[in-house]
Amino acid sequence: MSHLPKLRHLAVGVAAAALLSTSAWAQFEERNVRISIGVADEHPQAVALERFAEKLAELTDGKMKAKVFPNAALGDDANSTSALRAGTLEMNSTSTSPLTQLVPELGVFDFPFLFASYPEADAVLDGPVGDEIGQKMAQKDLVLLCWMENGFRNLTNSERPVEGAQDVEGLKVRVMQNPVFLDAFGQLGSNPVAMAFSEVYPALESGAIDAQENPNVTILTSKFYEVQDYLAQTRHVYTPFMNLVSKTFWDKLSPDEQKAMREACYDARDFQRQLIRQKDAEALEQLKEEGMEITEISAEQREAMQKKVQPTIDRFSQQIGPDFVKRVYAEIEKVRSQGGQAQAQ
Ligand code: KDG
Repeated sequence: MSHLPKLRHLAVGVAAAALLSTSAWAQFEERNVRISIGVADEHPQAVALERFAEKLAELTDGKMKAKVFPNAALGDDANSTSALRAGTLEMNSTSTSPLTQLVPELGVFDFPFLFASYPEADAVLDGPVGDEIGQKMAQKDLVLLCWMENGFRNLTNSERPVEGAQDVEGLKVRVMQNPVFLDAFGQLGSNPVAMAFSEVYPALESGAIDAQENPNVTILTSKFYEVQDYLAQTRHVYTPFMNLVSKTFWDKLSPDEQKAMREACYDARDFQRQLIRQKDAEALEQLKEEGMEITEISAEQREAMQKKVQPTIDRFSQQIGPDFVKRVYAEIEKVRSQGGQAQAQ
């Protein structure tokens, strides 16, 4: 009796199974992806990158294994980015501010009061401006996999409550290694000191500096409340995180592996933005419970601060490129004209 019909059924079955299982067609190899971040492992950035690792493994039949290294264990933002460019590290998640020497356009995100709401930030980062930044990172052998959120930054200090620019005068404030921050905090009459994130806690503890500025969640998860007494909700800058991949590593990946990394990053980004926004308000309450004296900045005081730092924005708009800066503000205006600013910051 001919076995042909049975064999034909078997062949059809195998082909169907293969077609059904996309991973059977996808090319995945055993790969390890080390991810360097500067914040603590309780921070939403770390939590979201753990989700990235789980999703990536799921999408690649467990072949691509990502591991998060928090607390700058593999280097701070600037050093870990240099390692990506040298091909000695696969991925990091870094603030934009320490990288403006590499890509000056990133400096626009350090303009005080650039963004007034989350919808504005999302529209700029996930739109044509974000894509343009990605192209500029590519010219530096870096792949911008996706954005995440560091958040709206607030000022802490150990000297006095801050209710306006006048209270910032004379404070020795740590800022990220970034010329716009140095210039802006100089305009406010403080003594800004540029420093890597991993050095901030010991510098506050020793009294080498009086103040620092970060989002509420970072202030909480890095335990700055242990060495700072006052927290002013200035929300003076919104800092993005960039999830960067070494081009050396990226070019080794198959199209399917690259697609899996992108998909896992977009999933983690959406999760992280939601989580960190929820945690921002919760962190403020927890910081109060930890004994920090909280001050809000009135609209008038905020306006006065904006006037004081406008020369910084004017100077760096020229340096960065006025046309690029105009495009960023135009994207923000689109959101504002649709009422985006009205949403909770
Ligand atoms: O992982 C990011 C941190 O290294 C750092 O960028 C956080 O906002 C930050 C800062 O103040 O340096």
